Amino acid sequence: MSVATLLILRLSKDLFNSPWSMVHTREGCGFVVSCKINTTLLVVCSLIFAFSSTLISPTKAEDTATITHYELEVKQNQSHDSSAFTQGFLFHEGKIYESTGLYNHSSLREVTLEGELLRQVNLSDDEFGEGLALHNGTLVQLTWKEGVAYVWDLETFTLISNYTYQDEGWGLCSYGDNFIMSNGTSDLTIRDGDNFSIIDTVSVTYNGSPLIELNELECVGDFVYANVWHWEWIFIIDITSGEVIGTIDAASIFPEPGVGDVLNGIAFDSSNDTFWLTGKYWPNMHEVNWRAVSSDNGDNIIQDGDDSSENNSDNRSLLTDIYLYSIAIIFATLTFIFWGNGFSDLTRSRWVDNPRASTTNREEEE
Ligand SMILES: [Ca+2]
Repeated sequence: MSVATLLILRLSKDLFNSPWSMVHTREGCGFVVSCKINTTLLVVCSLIFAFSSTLISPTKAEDTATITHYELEVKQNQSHDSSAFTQGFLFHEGKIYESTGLYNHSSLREVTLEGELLRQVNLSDDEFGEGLALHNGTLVQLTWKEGVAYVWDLETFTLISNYTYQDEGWGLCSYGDNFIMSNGTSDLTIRDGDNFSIIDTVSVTYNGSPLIELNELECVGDFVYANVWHWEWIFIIDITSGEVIGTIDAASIFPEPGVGDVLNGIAFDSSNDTFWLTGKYWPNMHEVNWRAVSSDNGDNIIQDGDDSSENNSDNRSLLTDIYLYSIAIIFATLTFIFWGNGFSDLTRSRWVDNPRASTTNREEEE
């Protein structure tokens, strides 16, 4: 409740507690003065109320980040092993590196852009492969509940070392010298590139609400592209704020229903500025770009390349202001006429406020 609203309620209470029956008599001088003051303050408060309302409106839109919505532009489609339960996916020097999951089936793979398998190492049957990141000439592969991340040599595919962690492992990407990791919640942890310890935790929000079940990740600058479990969109997260600033609708590349229902592979090719996408059991992987189609800013929808929508938004804001000012003026006028007893009260109260000395003396003598 605004300060102006509280003032109006307080003044209304004063008015209702006033001796209304005395308003038409010259004996009610004190009330007439009070009524003039209250009426004036009500007019002022009404205008303050209108001003505060117009100031509050734009603030709502600034509370959350503007979210841009993108749609896919497919560059090419290539085959993908439809038996691969894809959990981690990255691009490096013309090759795809992939981590697959499920107990008894988890592996690390090197694949050509045409989908040909070049190399593969398998995890133990009791380990469930998850996210994959390239880091200082190594491939770091998470496991789901085993609490261990394996460090593989990129050139030889031999195991070099491992990290341990106290959490579920879902997605992983390299963020400068460090890592960003998901664990199935809305939190992303930034982990030290040397010992995998947690440096920071970023809570991810979409339109102000936690975005849970963040899964496969891809780091590009200060942005993290993330799959969300069972969602056809990719979310673009500003890692400095945790806010989703974009969504990419990938529904158009999903396979037939019942075959590979989960999108779970995002790999960025920096040389071509494109992304490769696939999913669990998907028969294809796709090189794509995306283009903006719309943008949310509070309740406003701005179509890409359509300036008229922005003008419409400005016009709507102006109409809202005019509407609020009109309501305030009508309210103030009605208050003044019915509660302040019309314009004559001002004249009368002025007389009451400044009685002539002779009148005062006569009343005192009587
Ligand atoms: Ca990735």
